[in-house]
Order: sequence, then C-alpha cells, then structure tokens
Amino acid sequence: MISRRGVIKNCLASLVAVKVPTSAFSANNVSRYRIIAQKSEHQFYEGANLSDLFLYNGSSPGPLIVENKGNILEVEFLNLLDEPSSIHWHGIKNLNDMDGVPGLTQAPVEPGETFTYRFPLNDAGTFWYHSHSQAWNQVARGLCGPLIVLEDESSMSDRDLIIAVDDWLLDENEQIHTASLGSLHDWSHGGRLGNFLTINGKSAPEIKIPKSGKVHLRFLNFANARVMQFELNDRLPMRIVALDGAPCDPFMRQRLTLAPAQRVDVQIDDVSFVRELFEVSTGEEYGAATFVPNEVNQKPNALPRFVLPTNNMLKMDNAEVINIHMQGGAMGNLSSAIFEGEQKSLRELARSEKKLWAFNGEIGGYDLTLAEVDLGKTVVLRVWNDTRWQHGMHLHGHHFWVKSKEFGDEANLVLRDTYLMQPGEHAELVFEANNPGSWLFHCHMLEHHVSGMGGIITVG
Ligand SMILES: [Cu+2]
Repeated sequence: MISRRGVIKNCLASLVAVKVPTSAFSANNVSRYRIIAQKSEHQFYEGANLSDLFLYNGSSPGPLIVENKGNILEVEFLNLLDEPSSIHWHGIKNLNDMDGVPGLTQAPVEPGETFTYRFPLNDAGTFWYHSHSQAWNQVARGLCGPLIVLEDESSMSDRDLIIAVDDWLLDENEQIHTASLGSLHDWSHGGRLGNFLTINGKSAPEIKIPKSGKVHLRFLNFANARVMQFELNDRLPMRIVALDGAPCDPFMRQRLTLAPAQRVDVQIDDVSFVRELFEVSTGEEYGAATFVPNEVNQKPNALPRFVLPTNNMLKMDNAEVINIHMQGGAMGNLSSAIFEGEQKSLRELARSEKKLWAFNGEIGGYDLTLAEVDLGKTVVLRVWNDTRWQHGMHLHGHHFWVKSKEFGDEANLVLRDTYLMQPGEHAELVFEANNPGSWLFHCHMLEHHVSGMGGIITVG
C-alpha cells in the first residue's frame, strides 16, 4: 500500500466539497471523489454542545453521493483516524476486492494511509457506505453516508428526498457515551440502542418539500442495532416501491419497518397533507421530522424511474441449499460452541473472548466458511433464527429473494440485501451466485456481528 500522507495533508483545506470535477479527469464516465475519515465536531441541533464524532469529510451523515447508473465510482479514501478503517459500499454488487471488509477483501487502511475504491455502478437504487472496520465502534461514532444511483436522471429531482435515520447513545453533554461501547450486555441482547434520534444528522429537523404533487422518499437506517418504524401524520398511506435499492411490485402501507442497514423507498401521490414524520417503534409517537412546504420548489411531477427486476423466477432445480442454524445470545439455547477449532462453553466464550453467537455450532469469523459454491449456481440460504432476538441478516455482493414477513403476516416475495428475521423465524434467502469472491453473510446488528454472528460464502 502506498502512503500519500504528505501530499494529502497539504490539500486538506480544499477538501470540503468532495467531488473532484469530472471534466478535469473525465474518462468513460469515471466520477472521482475524495472521502476522509476523521475526528470531527457536529451539532445535532441549534444550541446543542458540539459532539465529538468520527465523520466522513466532517459531515453527519457523510457526504451524499449521487451518481448515474453505468458510471464508474472512484473514491480516494484517506484515513485520518488513529485506528485502521475501510469503507463498505452496502448493497452494491461490488467487485470483491472493492467490498471494503478488512481481513477478508482488503488490508485495513491504516492511519494516514489511502485506499482507492473503484467500481462500476450497475444498478440504480438507494445504497449507503459505512466503515466495516470495528464497525460497532466506528459506525456508532458516525462513519456512514448515503449513496444514490439514478436510473437515468442526470441529477436528483427536488421531489426526491433522503430520510437517513440514525440513533445515537449520547451522554448529558451530547457526547458519544463511550463507556458503554463494547458492553457485553448490548452484545448479548439487542445490540447498542441509542437515546437520541436524528434524521439527516439533525434532531427533529425541518425538511423542505414541494407544496403539492408527488414525492419520493428514500429512508435509510444507519443505526447500529435499532429497528425503527415510521408513520406519517394521520397515518397517510405510503407506496413502497423499492427495498434495499431493489425495485419491488409497489404496495401500500401506513407504517414502515426499517432494520439497521435497510432502505425503503416510498412514493406519495399528493404531498399536500404531509406534515410530520413519527418514529413509532416504542409504541409512542416520537416526532422525528417536520415537513415544510417550500414555495420555490415547484418542479413537475417527475419522480426517479425504477425498472423492476425481471429475473424473479430463479431456476430452483439443482439449487444448492445451505442450512444456517443461528443460536446464542441472552436467554438462548446455546451452551457451547466451536471457536478457533476448540469446543468451549458459551459462558467461557463470553467471558474470555466476548463471543456470544454461532452459526451451526461455530462462532463466526472470517475463517468460518459457510459454503463454497460454483459461479452461476442458485443458492438457498435456509436460515433458522433459533434465538430470542431479531436479526437483520445481510449478504454482501448479492441481493436475495425472500418471502418477507416484514410488512404483515402475508409473505411478500421481495428482493433485498438485508432481511429482518423475527425470533424463531425460518426463512429462505435465494440468490444466484453470480459474483465471484469471498462474501460475508452476517447480522447487521453490529454488536451481534462482532460477537460471532457472521460467516463466509465463497463464490467461484
Ligand atoms: Cu443480530
């Protein structure tokens, strides 16, 4: 790895707007950006103390990247933290060596070092990027941002809005509650749950919307572990048009559920009555944001275009079935598991290794291979959540089909990259193994992943 520390540090002052003009470099629609991870201060609301966070380019969330399908995204990532980092491009069916998982797909990006991510954007949709290095710590401190790929528009319409939600665990001075980072209680229960909700980096912000007509809302959940639920005022209906960046057959709901890392795109036919957004997962209506009609925003009703996937009939004959029995955590039925080749009691694993969760009796890690499958095979991940906790299961490098029960009891066949499983649920995640490499399959409650809930599927 080549260090360009000296060069980069000299340019720091000019790095606020990250996009390097493409015209200066342009070749085959390569869009170049520079993203810097660094300690930064951020104000969550007017009058608040400045919070010390880890941020990309000093902003929370990280800078919005909007690109067009077919472009090549090139990001020079500079790590100015005191610890290694990396960027994972969540939901992108990426080249394996650009997937950003240190220890699996690349070396960690050490302090002061750079790494250049370069990959094609083959699918339009709502994606995001985040640290995949000590993610339970670095994402909790703010290292995440939205990545939007448009089907054909040259830029995002004023009717196309980002609703990036996050929850933070803050102390009374609005600082990250660091004493609880790494809490074994959180790791063995529902993960790190915050006490402070933000939308687009702010507490209860005002979001400008057009006075009338259609809008497209892109919800993204950047939280470490909290499953959120949202409603509009008067429970106005929302048309769900895409999940995790993948277009779906539209369906109407009054309430959205978003597990960590999930995205839901909704459209509203007449925004005239939309005034407030509530987070309702606790059973109470928490005012998450207010919508303010904007005089100048009177563009035509053009919404981003989505093209429905056509390959929803995967050939199931000769499909490779991979059974994944998830166990562990508090109040679970896992008494012992294999860790680094040795069978140990869960009590000992918890105490000495901070490992708490297992797949098929084995504590997960980058050395746990769940399966090796041939390129082009249809794969069925037959997953059983045999724990007392919800888990948001994420597959890298692919989307999968799942009969989702996330939006009501009636199963709904959808394409996702992260699926929220209920305690006791059995699910089949079906995908075509068409992207070669070593891919993580893990829980996106980041505390569950670090404590054992993850393994590798090798394609090729
Ligand atoms: Cu989990």
